Order: sequence, then C-alpha cells, then structure tokens
Amino acid sequence: MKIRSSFCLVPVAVLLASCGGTRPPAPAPDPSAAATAQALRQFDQMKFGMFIHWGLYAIPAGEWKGKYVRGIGEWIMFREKIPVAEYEQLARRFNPVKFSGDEWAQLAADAGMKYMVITSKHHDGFAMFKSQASKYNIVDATPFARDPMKDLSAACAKRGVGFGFYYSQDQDWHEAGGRGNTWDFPEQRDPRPYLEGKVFPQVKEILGNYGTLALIWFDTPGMLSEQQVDELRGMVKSLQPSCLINSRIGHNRHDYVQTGDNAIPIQVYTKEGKWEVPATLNDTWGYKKNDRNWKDPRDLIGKLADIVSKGGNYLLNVGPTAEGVIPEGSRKILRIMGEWLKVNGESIYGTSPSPFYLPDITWRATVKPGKLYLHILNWPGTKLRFEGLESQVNKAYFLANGAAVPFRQNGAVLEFELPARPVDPYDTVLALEIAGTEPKVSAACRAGQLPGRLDLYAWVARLRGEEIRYDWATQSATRFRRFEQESNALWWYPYKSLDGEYEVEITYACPDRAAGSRFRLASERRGAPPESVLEDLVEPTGGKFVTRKLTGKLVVTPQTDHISFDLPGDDRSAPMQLRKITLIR
Ligand code: JFZ
Repeated sequence: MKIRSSFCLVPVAVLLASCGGTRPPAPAPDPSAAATAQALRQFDQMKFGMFIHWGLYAIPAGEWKGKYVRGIGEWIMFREKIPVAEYEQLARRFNPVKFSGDEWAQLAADAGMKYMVITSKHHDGFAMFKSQASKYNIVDATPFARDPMKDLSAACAKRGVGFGFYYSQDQDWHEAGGRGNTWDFPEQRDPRPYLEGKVFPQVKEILGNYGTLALIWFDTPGMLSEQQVDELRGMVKSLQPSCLINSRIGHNRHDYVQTGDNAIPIQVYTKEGKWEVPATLNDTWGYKKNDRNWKDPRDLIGKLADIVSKGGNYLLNVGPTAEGVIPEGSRKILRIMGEWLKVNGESIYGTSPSPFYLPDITWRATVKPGKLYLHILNWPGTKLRFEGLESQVNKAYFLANGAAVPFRQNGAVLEFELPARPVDPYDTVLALEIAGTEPKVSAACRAGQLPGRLDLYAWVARLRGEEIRYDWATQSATRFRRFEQESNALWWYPYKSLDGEYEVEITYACPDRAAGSRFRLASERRGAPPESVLEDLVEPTGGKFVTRKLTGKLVVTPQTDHISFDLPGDDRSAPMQLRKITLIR
C-alpha cells in the first residue's frame, strides 16, 4: 500500500516542540487541535479506566511445555523464543465461547471505570479483530470466527464507557519487518513493508470499524523514525481527530503522557500535561493461571486517590482467560472499588489535583469548585492536623455517612476531631465546603515546592517483583527477595522534581538474625549507568524501626528516571522492613 502524503499532518511546530523533552505537541496549526483539546478535557475528568490484555497468550497462560515461565504472561512467545510456526498453532485452539462484550462492559461500568482500552494487537502480532490486512486474526484463524471487538465497542457505547484500542506498532514477533523476533528472522530489517502492509492498514481498520475511539494506545516505540511516527499520528488524526494518542507512540508525538507501568510520580505532577498510570492487579497483564498475587483493594483505592490527587488517570488491567472469562480475583477487587466509588465518586471524577504539597501518606487532596476533599489513607487517631489552607471552611463531613466532623480553624491550621477508627476501611473522604471557588493555599504548603527534607515513603514507591509486599500496619515494604537477573526492589519516580545532591536517611527495621545484607540505593537513568549509588549494610535493629544516615550523597537530576532500593548481593535480609528514605538538601 502506498501512503498518501495527506497523512503527514503533524506541523513544523510539533517537530520543534518535540526536541525539548516530553512536552505534548504544540497544537497551533494542527487541524485536529480543537478536537484533541476537547477530548483531553473529557479524558481528564474520567480518572479511572479498564485495561484489557487479551490474546493467544491466554492459552499457555504462563506455562510452556509443562514449565512455569517467569514474567508477564503476554511475553511468553519472546521469553521462550517460540517459533512463529509453533505459536501460530495456538490460534486453532482459541475459542472464547464464554466471552460477553456486555458482561465486560458492565463490569467496567460497575467498577466506576469511565473508559476501556483493549489489546487489538499485542507484540505477538495476532489481531483480535477482523483484519483484511493480515489473515492472522481472530475471525480468519480461530474456531471462534467472530469479531469480539464489535460486541465490546457497542457494549461500551451503550453504557457511556469510552472505548480505545491498544496497538503494538513497533514490536511484532510474527513479522520479519516487526521488531523483536530474533529467533525466526535476521537482525537486519526493513520496517517499511511491515508498516505499509500491516500497521497502517490495521490502524485504519481499528479507527474505521468500531465507532468513536476515545484513544489509541501505542506501545514500546523503538525502531520507527520520526517521519514514520508522524505518518502514524497523521493517519489517526485524519480519521478521528478526537482520538487521543498516548506517549508510547514515540518521538514525543503524543496527546498525553504514559508513566511506566505501576509507576506513580512522588508528588503532584502537572507540568507536562495529562498523564496516565497503567497498572496490573497481580503481576501480569495477559492471563497467567498461577498468578493469584492480587493487590489489596485498600492499596488500589489508595493509589486511585493518590494518582488523581497528583493529576493522573489510573488504567487498571484485567487479563481474561482463553475462554473469555475475566478472573474472579480481579472481579472481586473491581466490585469493591465500584462500591467505594459509588459513595465517594464525587471526590474523584471531574476533580482537580491537590494544590498542596503532599508531606506524608496520611492524606491526599482533590478539589472541585468550592470543595476540598481530604482522602484519609492512614488514620491519624482522633485528631487530624491539616496545615496550609487559608480559605475559610464552612462545613466538614464524611462522604461515607454524611456525618459532620467538628473542627477548629486558626489561620491556616485546621484541626479535625475524628472518630477513633476509620469510617471507611479503604479511604475515608473528608469533604470540606470552603469560601470561594478555589482553595487559597499558604505559600509554604503549595504543590510544586519541595521542602529541605523530603520523605519518600515505601507506599509511594513502585514495588518491583513478585515477592515484595507492603504492610499497612508498619507502613513498610518487606520481602526483598533476590533472583538471578533481578532483585525485588522499590522504585520512586521524581519526574524532574529533584535536582541536586542530597544527603540520605533511611528508616527501617530488621530482625537481628536476618541482618547483614548489603543494600543499594541508586538514582537510575534509562539505558545508562546510574547517576549515583550509595551502599551500606543492613544493621540488626532488634526488629525496631531506626533511622540511619548514609555516607555519601545521592545525586538526583531531571534525567533521573527513578531512585531504587534493593539488596543486590544476597537476600539474607529479605525480611527487613523499609519505611522510607529521606532526601535532605
Ligand atoms: C508494555 C508491554 O511490553 C507489556 O506487555 C504491556 O502491554 C505493558 C502495558 O506495556 O510494557 C512496558 C512498556 C513500557 C514501560 C513499561 C512496560 N515503561 O516505559 O516503563
């Protein structure tokens, strides 16, 4: 197929803007700019969406030739270097007779999810929709012989749930011109025939055949050139100007930013436009039969409040089985989240991020005109002291039961009298009616300003690895197991908020007999050696929490991708409990 030049709609301004980091494209001369801006405003209101990873990989479900395969389920072809000819055979067995678009869309709606993103084609190259461009699709290659995306998109439209497609544009292990498959195909490749013969036609198909798309979710950019990405963007915007494009399209040609998976910025983050956190409910995206490592609903509801308070959306994944069933483990979690949102949704949907700096993990804040919502995540006892609000508070009450909450206001200091226990086991929302539309915040407490001592709590970090756990009772992470390639770890994402050399304190506990491992704290960059590394030994603390100052300084710059903590040498001290690290300027 020949690409018409009319698809190259990305203007020069975009090319220039893209040189300066992750700024969204400057929209001025782009004919789709108005539609995009309107769609972004809607997207910003939605806050919570459902991600669905569904494909042939649901058949092996994390096991190949009787052997458990570590890692995310949809990568099994890559991990096991399964030849195309062999992997293709899975299609003959793919028959999801229990699939119901209505059930899936209803589950999303009941969970309070306002949009859905489903894999139309993942890295394995198999199209989960009817495609003229490749026979390797669910209608032509499976006994199911139906297009489930027709039902699903219609079911979402009926319920007012926004619908979007994931599409792996760059990695395609089924094609010689796609990136990733080095076991069937030579390393040197020309992506052009693949792009023109599969990617462009399929992107047209998914944009043309399923009604209005809220967004298209590209993934793992790599080999595509700036010009090729421009073509791709131009094609999307010429067919559906309001269809949003995520940042994994590559070369900064996006409408909104994706964080890494399960990666939440350490503070309020609004400088680079809208962002979204894709996250798993267990340790895989595509279904794995033995992964029952479900996250705690309290953690997920807390993360939803955390993300929304910082300016993002939360895209939570389910991995349906090869029969077309969404696992009960995920359904259960989503029901709980839906029930919480039914009562507390007004503190989430359509809110603005916290105008306050977030000093610890006691609360998160969201805002609506005339209202401030305090999400109490860690119950502080019978008194909550809240500093920084200069607007007069007229009324305070819990969303959970409507009960008025007594308080005293003295300048910018508020003191609330709380019951001894949380009113809601997941997140008790304290609603404040304030004078004026916007909260007035004292200068020292504003978001965007970081204090001289910055606490990075374990709860704010991304937990890396299948064994590591967060314990609410001690507010710490534990089980730092180590494996051949990787150790379980904590990763914090500063998102350019830090720049300089920091002294570091670490707050942790370790039973005496487990002490002695070397721990490592590092500021890491992508695809480059760390900016700085601090190492020390885990001391015996008799199981009590202690705070220790480390020798040396941690350098964190805008180039830092994340700050990591792990035990790289051995996992003798795996049961240590890490509560926080403190960066001191
Ligand atoms: C990608 C896929 O490889 C994976 O299978 C899944 O679909 C996930 C949602 O996206 O994995 C990524 C891609 C990028 C990052 C992390 C995981 N990242 O930038 O941190």
